Amino acid sequence: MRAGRFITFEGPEGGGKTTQAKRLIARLREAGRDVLYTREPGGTPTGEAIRDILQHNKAGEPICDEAEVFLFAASRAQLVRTVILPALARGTIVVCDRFADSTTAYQGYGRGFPVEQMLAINAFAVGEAVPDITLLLDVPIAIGFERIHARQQELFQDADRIEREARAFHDRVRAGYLELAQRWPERFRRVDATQAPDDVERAVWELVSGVLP
Ligand code: Z5A
Repeated sequence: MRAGRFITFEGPEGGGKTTQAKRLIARLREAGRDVLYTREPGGTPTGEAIRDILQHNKAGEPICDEAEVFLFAASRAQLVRTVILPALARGTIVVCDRFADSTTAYQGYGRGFPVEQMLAINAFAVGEAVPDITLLLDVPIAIGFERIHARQQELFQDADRIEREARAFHDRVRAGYLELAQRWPERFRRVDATQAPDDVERAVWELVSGVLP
């Protein structure tokens, strides 16, 4: 068993992953734990540059679907080797906002690339960094999008490239996540993310408490 613990948040848009990751971090710190928050795509200078290309067409040209898969994988490989594995070896609890399951859900189930191929690419990118627990914040797409649109209006933000995908794409992503949760029940925990933030936080805390050293 590794010294630290690796916790990932996954799910469709607007499930509250970032909100809950930050609340979990606060609780863990209050409990005196050494914790690190990171996110995907991003979390390293290379990863953040890739994030700009992926989300805002920073390279100035449309990204083809195949290149998108490898850009997510490249961001992940760098994050794993330079941040996640060293932190886990030091005994740190790493909380990651999206990870490899996002590629299986979005590029596999969403875009329609063979799921087993996405799993093979993920395995190469992550090496030993398999999460100890994956919290699937599950929310119906309509509710998640309402939340995201409300936030965008409040902050005068535009939808990013993947948010602009058709509703059917996001429905496939959500269904894909639920399939992944059934395939790896020992790692995945589904959380009903339609609940109020405090209730989701309590559910997350209970689940995470079960895997802490
Ligand atoms: N992507 C991919 O395709 N392949 C990959 O391998 C990876 C990613 C790693 C990353 O976007 C995009 O990249 C994402 C998947 C794709 N696609 N899209 N679109 P991102 O990192 O910018 O965004 P996100 O990960 O999708 O997060 P999000 O959409 O911003 O949602 P969230 O983190 O789940 O939610 P939040 O930011 O915590 O909350 C959203 C709003 O809802 C906010 O105003 C909250 O105050 C509110 N909220 C949160 N919880 C609640 C509850 N319980 N009730 C009511 N309101 C709530």
